[in-house]
Amino acid sequence: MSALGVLWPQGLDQALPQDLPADQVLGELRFGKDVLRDAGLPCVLVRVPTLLPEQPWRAVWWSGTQVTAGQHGAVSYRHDGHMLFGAVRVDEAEFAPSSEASALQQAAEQAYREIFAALQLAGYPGLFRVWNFIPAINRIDEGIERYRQFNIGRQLAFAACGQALTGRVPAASALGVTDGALEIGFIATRCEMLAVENPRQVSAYHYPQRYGPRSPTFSRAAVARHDGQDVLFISGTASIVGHESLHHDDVEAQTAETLTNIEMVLDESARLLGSERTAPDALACLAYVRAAGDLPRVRLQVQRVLGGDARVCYVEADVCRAELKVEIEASGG
Ligand code: 3EB
Repeated sequence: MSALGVLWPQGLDQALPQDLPADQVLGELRFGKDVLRDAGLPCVLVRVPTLLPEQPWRAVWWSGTQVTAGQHGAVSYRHDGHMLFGAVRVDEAEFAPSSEASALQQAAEQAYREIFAALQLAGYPGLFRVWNFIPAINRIDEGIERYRQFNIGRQLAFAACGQALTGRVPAASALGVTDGALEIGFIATRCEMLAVENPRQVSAYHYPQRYGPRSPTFSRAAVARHDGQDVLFISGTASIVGHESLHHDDVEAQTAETLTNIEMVLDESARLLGSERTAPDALACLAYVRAAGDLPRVRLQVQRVLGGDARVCYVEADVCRAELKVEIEASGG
């Protein structure tokens, strides 16, 4: 039987397949300050401090069947006939900034153009879930924050590749790393797919201009039905209500607001699917904490809402608005 699973750090994932065969691995996200790439595998390096578990760890995406590998431009991918995992790394140092477009904007546009070209060749029309890791995400260069530069390039690529800019757009996370290249990981599918929004948040693709000249292109969650089973990805979620960041100086309140948003997305997803709501303890979560010293306060709120047995990993990373101290993403069935 084919499946999409994630091998989460040991002890956090009960559904760990014993002796996962190497030819059933789709790809990996590797978290840790000094992690290295495995050239034989689509591999996203996230060189940030890991807080919990403290050792470097990986999220290994696997299939229940044998996978096929492919490469297109800078994109390397593996797929199993239903799901595809890909990784792309683009160094903005390869681009000359101009008055028209910063180097990071050009790198983002190229990365996404290559993703869509690879997906077209591989026959995977549906971009399902994306992880974006952006060097110095909050730095202001040439008068514009780098996250906003990234958003311009991403949206230009979606438009140029004939992709929708609203509605059926992928779930995503966007985090900051200290340095290096733009690193993007993604999952695409041939399965039926649904995008989910959060009723208490303005859709990110409708954020007003004050958050940047081009809005971010992502949905609050995406669901795909695979072998009669739903695969759910909740995007990176933060303390935003409407389009405003709340609780600027209070990490505990930000975490509580974030978890309320995640619960709203779970409700909305169940409503759209006409199915039962996914229990929060059935989720595998990843929390990005801006300041390592905030870990105890974030964890306390997470355990209060999700329960002490919740499967949550914590890393230190910058969040895409300077005032946000925490962002949490989740996946589940
Ligand atoms: C937000 O809700 C917080 O640009 O891909 C979360 C998830 C955020 C994804 C993205 C940004 C992105 O606006 C930031």
